[in-house]
Formats: sequence, C-alpha cells, structure tokens
Amino acid sequence: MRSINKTRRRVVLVTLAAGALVAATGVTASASAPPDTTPGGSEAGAAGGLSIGGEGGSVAPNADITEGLNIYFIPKDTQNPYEVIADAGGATAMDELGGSQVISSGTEDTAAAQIPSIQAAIADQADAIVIAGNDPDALCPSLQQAQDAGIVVVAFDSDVSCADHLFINQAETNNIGTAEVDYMATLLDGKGEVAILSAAATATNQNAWIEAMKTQFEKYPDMKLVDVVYGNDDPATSLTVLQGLLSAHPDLAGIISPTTVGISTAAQYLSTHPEIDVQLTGLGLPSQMAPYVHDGTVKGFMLWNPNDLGYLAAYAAASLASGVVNLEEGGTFSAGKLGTYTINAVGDGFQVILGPPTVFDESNVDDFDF
Ligand code: RAM
Repeated sequence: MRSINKTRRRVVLVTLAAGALVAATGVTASASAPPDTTPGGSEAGAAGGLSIGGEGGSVAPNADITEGLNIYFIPKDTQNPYEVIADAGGATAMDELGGSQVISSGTEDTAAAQIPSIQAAIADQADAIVIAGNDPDALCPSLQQAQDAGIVVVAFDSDVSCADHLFINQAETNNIGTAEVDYMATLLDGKGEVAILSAAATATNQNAWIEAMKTQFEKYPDMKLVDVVYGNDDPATSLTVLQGLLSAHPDLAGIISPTTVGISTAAQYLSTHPEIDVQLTGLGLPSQMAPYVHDGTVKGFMLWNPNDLGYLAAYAAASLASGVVNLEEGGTFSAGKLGTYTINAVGDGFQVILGPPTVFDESNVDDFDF
C-alpha cells in the first residue's frame, strides 16, 4: 500500500480543457452545487412501485476497505448536471470509507479531453479510476498505463472496451432502449415518424441504447425511426441539432432523447413552441423535467438515481482496490446504504447493475431530489 497524503482534501474538482488546468484544485464538489441527493430519493422510487438499488441493507462501516484510498472520478465532462450528481454520490461514498475523491475531466465529451485526467491520476498514484467513457476504445492505451501502475479501473455510466475492468451499469442496457421505444409507441399509438436526439456520437452508453432501440422499432411497423442526431451533451449544440431535425422532418411525430441534456433542451424548446406537435420522451432528471411535465410538454420519461450510480461505483472501486472482492463472476461486495452487489460476467467483461429505472410522470415527478 503506497502512502497517502493525509492532508489531501477529501474532494477536489479539476476541470481540464485542451490539457490546460482551468479550475484550480481545492474546490470542493459541493461548491459546484450538486442537488442534495439523500437516500430519500431511492425510497421515493420504491414507494412509486419501482426500485432503485441492490439487495437492501443498512449503512455499515466497511472495516475491510483500506483507509485513505484516493479515487479519481473522470466523468464525461465536469459541466453536465447528471455527471455532477453522480460524482457527488462518489464523494459521499469516499467520505463513508475514509478516503478521498478527485473529480477531473474536460469540458467537452471527447476521449481527448479525458486523457489528461487519466495521466493526472497516474502521476498522483491514485488507487482507482472511475471513468464515464466518451469513447469505447480511444481511452484504453491510457487506462492500460494506469493499470500497469497498479490503478484499479472501473467504468460507470458509459463503458470502455479495455481489458480487466468493471462496468457499473445503471440498468440493463437493452431494457433502457426497448422501454423508451415502447413508451413512445404508447404516446403515438404505434404510428408516425420518430427521431433520436443523442449525446456524443462516440458515447458507448448512447450507442448501445440506440442499437437496442433500432431492434425494438422493428416491432412497430408503422412507427419509423427517421433520423439520429447528436448534441454532444452540450445545450447549445443540442438545440441546434433539434432545430435542424424539426425542419428536416416536417411530419416528425416523436423524439426520443436518451440523454438528460438532450431531453431537457428539447423540452424547454417545445414548451415555448406549442405549435409543434411532437411527443418527447427519453432519459431525464426529474428536477429538470418537472416544469415540462406540469405544463404538458412531456407525458413521461425515465431515469435511475445518478447519485446512487456514483456511490455504487465508488464502493466497487474501493472494494477492488482493497482486495475485498476480485474481478470475477459471482464476486460480491457491500455498497453501504445500497446493500450487497454481485459481479456478473458479460461478454468479455464484468458488470454490476444498479437496478431498474424509474418512470417519471405527473404522478411522481415531484417526489425526487435529483
Ligand atoms: C446524459 C449523459 C449520460 C447519460 C444520461 C442519461 O447526462 O449522456 O451519460 O447516462 O444523460
């Protein structure tokens, strides 16, 4: 066990843009104002009939976790509110585990913007990296360097294709895609032109969900997928491609946006353009989407608790880094308030699933704090 600088602040946020340090270290994660995401969010989900979380259990200090672990969280970018909430969940977990968290990434959803953060983790002799891959392959040479230096690699939110890592999946990949298409089919009575407003074209999670959606569209012969556009999880770009979509497809009846940035941008635009008769669903933060549900722009959408996702990823990374669990099928570890989780082999890799998503609509959209 390498020595840890005990004077290090518990949470450090670093934003790297084009390799340059934009925000100095030492800014606490709470300074970037993530919403208060208490465990009550999960309980509210369970009350709504859908569960988020593992096999249950109470918060218990995990005596087997090495104290003073330093874990780098490398989100897709440091600006996306979804990623900020997920990172805050990681901060809570590291606090419970007596370790520290550094949040480091760029401002654009590209692999190139994340590589300096991986290099920083290596230079800092981090114990683990928890990364949301902006690209499945392009990060692997750098992540391999990190593994060669003894750093545990965990992906969350968006997987990477590299060897010997664990992916913390928010929910079953196919189900996320098929549920959105099925929901759109109920909104459109199975008829009409539909488009997808995605995030970055290289994002592993987005592309996996889109593949599942394409297969599910085959079940609805009168509902056609006519276009896929990419807003890069940037509100301005999302708005530009949305407007392009609407003018290119005058008969468009529905938009599925499996990104919190895309769906909130589209909802805001459609709510101020009531003459546009387009149904919108996808993956959104209830805190951002509530006004558009209440004004009738959006009937329903889905998500899981991103705070729980980051919390689970931190517990998984700390458990692997402490040798409490090995990267193998059937390995189990405790994730504090979320309970016990089991590692599953999927294809060539290993995955842990947070739990089924929640559907939000008028009946429950105000019950969540994320
Ligand atoms: C956006 C990002 C993220 C995705 C969520 C649903 O914030 O694309 O990766 O998981 O939406």
